[in-house]
Amino acid sequence: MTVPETAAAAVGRALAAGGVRTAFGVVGSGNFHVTNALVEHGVRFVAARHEGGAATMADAYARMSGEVGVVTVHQGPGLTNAMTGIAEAAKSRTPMIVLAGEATDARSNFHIDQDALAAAVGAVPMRLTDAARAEEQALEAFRVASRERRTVLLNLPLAVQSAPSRSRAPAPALTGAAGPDRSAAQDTTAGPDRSAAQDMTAGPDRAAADDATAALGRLLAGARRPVFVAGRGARHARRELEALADRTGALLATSAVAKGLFRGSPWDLDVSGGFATPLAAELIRGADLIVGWGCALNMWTTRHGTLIPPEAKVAQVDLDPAAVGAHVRADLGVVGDVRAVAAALTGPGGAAPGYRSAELARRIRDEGRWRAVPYRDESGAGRIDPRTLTIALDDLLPSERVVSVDSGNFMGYPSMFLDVPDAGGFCFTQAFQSVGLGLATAIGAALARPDRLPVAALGDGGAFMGIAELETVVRLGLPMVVVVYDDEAYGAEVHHFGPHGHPLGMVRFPPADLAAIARGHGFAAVTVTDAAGLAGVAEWLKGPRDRPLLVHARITGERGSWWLEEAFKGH
Ligand SMILES: Cc1ncc(C[n+]2csc(CCOP(=O)(O)OP(=O)(O)O)c2C)c(N)n1
Ligand SMILES: [Mg+2]
Repeated sequence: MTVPETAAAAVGRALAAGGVRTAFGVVGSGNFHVTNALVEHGVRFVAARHEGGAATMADAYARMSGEVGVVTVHQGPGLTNAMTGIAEAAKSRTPMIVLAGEATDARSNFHIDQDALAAAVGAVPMRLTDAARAEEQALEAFRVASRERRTVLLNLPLAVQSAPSRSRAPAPALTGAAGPDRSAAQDTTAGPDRSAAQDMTAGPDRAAADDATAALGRLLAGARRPVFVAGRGARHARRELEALADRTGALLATSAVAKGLFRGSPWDLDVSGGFATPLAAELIRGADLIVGWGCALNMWTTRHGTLIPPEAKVAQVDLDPAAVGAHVRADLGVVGDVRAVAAALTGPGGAAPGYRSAELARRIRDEGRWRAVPYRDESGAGRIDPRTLTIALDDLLPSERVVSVDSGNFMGYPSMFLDVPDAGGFCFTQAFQSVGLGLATAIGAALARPDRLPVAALGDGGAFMGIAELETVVRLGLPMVVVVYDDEAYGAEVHHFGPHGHPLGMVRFPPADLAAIARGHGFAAVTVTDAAGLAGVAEWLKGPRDRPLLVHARITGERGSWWLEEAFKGH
C-alpha cells in the first residue's frame, strides 16, 4: 500500500533526515504541513509567540549547538515579523533555514516579494519549484545553509506544497532516510569550516594558501609580543590556537562573540575592544604582531583601530578572503580554516617566550578581570549600581551558565562582569545591533545547552520589545534567570543626546513594575534596589527552580557607559 506524500511533507521529511533536530516557529496555514512533517519525523518543534522571537531562537540555537537552525513561518506577515532575526542571522553567517509559506498570487493579501525581502538582509532566497523534486530542493537549501554558512529563505509556494511529491511506504516513518537521503545528510552535516577548508585545498588556491601560511609562520617567528584575537570563525579551534600560542609566546584575546574561548588559560586577556579591561587594552596596544583568527577585527574589537599599534604587523586568517583587511589594514591574509592553519604552523620544536613572562602571568591573574578594577559604588536612593549588581550576580549564579545579552547602554555590564565557562557560555546576537533579541536568544541558547543555567541580560527597552516570549520561557519550563537592567529609559539614547542638551522626553519612561508583569506570565520575580535585595535570587537558586526568575533591577543611570562612548564615535 502506498500513500501520496505532498511536497510540504517531503520537505519536512528530508530536513529531518538531513539532521535537523529542533525547529522554531509560529504556525499558520502556510507552514502547518511542513512543520507537522518535521515533527512526524522526530524534530522537536518549539512554538514561539512572535516570529521575531522564533527566528532569533533558531539563530541562537544554531550558534550554541552547532546544528543548522530552522524556523518556520506563515507567508507574508509571518515572514516580515521574522525579518530582524533573519537579518541578524544572515549578518552573522549563521547556518539557518527559514521555511516560509508563499502566496504567489499577487491578489492575495499575504503576497509580498519574499525573495526581495530575503536578499535585502543578506539571506539567500531559494524556492520549492517542483513537487517531484521537493526532497532534493530541501536538501539543497540545507547544503547552502550548512556548507556555505548562510541563512537561507526556502520559499514554499502554496500550490507546490500541496502537490504530490512521490509515493512512499507509510511505515516506518524514517524509511526515506536510507539510501540517497542518508548520504546527502552526511555530506551536509559535515563541519562547515572543515568542508569549506577542504574546498579550497585544490590547485593554485592551495599553493597560495600554503605560501601565506608560511609567511604567517615567519611573522610569528620574528614576533616579540604576538597577540592572537580569535573571533567567531575560531570557536572550534581552541586547542590548536592554544598550542600555537604556547609555541610562539602569544597572548590570547577574543572578539565579543567568541568570549570565553580561552577561559582557564593563564594567558587569556578575555575580550578585545570596548569591553576589554584596562590591562587587556594595554597589552594589546603593546603588541608587535596581531593575528586575527576567524575575526573581522571590526571597530568594536579594535576600538576603531585604536587598539592596533601603528607599528605592529597585522595578519588575518579567515575562510572568507573578503574579511582580510575589511576593517583595519592587514599586512597578511591567509585564506583558510583557522584550525587547519594553526595546526599546520605548530610543528615540533621548542617554545619561544614571546610576550609571556612570570610577571605578566601575575598581572593577568590579578588585573585581568573587570571585577578586579576598582570603582566607586554609586548605589543609593533606591537604585543599585549596575556593576555592583552584576558582580553580586556573578558570585551568586552557578558558573555553569550560558549568558545571552541584549543591546543597549547596559550591555557591557553582563558582558564584562559575568564570567562564562567557555565559548559555549556566551551568546551574543549583536551583528545587527538590534534591541529586543536578548530574551529569544536566551531561549535558543537554553535549548541548545540544557546542562547550563540560562541567563538573559536585558535593558528595560529590550525587555518590553521582546516581552512576548516571557510566556514561552514559562511554557517550556526553562529554569532561566532573566535580569532586567531598568533605568526607565532608552539609556543609550539618553547618553547619546543628553550631553548635547537635546530634549529627552521621548526616550524616557515612567516606572513600570516588570516584576509584576513577569509574575503575571508565571515567573518568580524579585525587584532589586540594593545589594540586600539579591537575597531573593539566592533563595530561588536553592530550588526547586520550577519556574523561571526575573530579576527586576532598578539601576543607577546617571552616566553613559564607557564602551558606549566608544561606540558613538562610529555613528
Ligand atoms: C530594534 C532597534 N530599535 C532601536 C534601536 C536604537 N537603540 C539602541 S539602544 C536603544 C535603547 C535600549 O534601551 P534599553 O533596552 O532600556 O537599554 P539601555 O540603553 O537603557 O541600557 C535603542 C532604542 C536599536 N538598536 N534597535
Ligand atoms: Mg533602559
